[in-house]
Amino acid sequence: MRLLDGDQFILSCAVTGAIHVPTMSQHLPIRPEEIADAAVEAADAGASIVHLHVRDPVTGEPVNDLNLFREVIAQIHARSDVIIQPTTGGAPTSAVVDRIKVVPEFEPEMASCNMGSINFGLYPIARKYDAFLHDWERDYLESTRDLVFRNSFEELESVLQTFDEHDTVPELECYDVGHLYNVRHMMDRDLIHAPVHLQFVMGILGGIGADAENLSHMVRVSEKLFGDQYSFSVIGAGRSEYKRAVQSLDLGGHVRVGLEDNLYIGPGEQATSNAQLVEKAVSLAHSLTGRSPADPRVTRKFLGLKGKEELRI
Ligand code: KMH
Ligand code: ZN
Repeated sequence: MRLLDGDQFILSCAVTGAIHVPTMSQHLPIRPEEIADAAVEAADAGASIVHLHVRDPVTGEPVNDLNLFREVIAQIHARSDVIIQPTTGGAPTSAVVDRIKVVPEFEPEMASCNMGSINFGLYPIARKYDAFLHDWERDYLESTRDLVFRNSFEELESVLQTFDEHDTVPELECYDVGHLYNVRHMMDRDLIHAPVHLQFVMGILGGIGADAENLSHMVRVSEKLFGDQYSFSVIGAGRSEYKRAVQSLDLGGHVRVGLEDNLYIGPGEQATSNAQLVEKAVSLAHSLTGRSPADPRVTRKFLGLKGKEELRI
């Protein structure tokens, strides 16, 4: 495993995502200016990477609109040195041909890259609400009973070539152990270049469960497949976020937090902002492991990123 100097860690913040619907939290950033503000505040709180999705400004529905991405990215780029990481995952209901457009459009330093298909079950959320603010919300959630978040090998070939063409470093989202072998396979075909930065996505219904022994296993398999050619970060969905975050830090890994993945700052208490989630991660990291978050300059060097001036905005 590759380690950051000074035992620092990379703290990422995913500010809005495509999992949670507006009814679930009034604090979920929806409009471009809200998403940009949340990203800059998260950076000011210690995040060196912000992971971005966009939403319809009126209804809050997850979309892949490049103009909305441009509005958000331009505002963050002007106000912060943070590493801007747009999603190529988009809404799990959308096709990869639409999701990948952010890479040629903006040539970001980094973007998420989903390393395999999974069922992506959000439908149990729908049953918890008698009513929703917007008509689309229940249908969106219920539709995931019959959803495969599609990332076939053929699609991955095309996505990875696009990343290469635009000198965008992929953050490799791995939802299960098999996705680690997909990474190895694509490295053997020279479609992914070492060193790799993995994001273990834990606790999504359809992917690996967010249990401690599963994170240990993902690291054990990564050691076997990648040796000293990998680093990893962890997303713990929902209530697992901070348990898996601290375990990741203890194992030499990195952390992602944010309202995309978790709406709660503690049991039964909703987070009021992404920055609040970031601050809790910084505080836990320091008090429990002595590790502190790296700044964007250190993170860029570690991940081999091209610099914010290369962003096409
Ligand atoms: N939504 C998370 C479960 C992506 O956007 O490309 C994983 C994610 C992937 O953030
Ligand atoms: Zn995402």
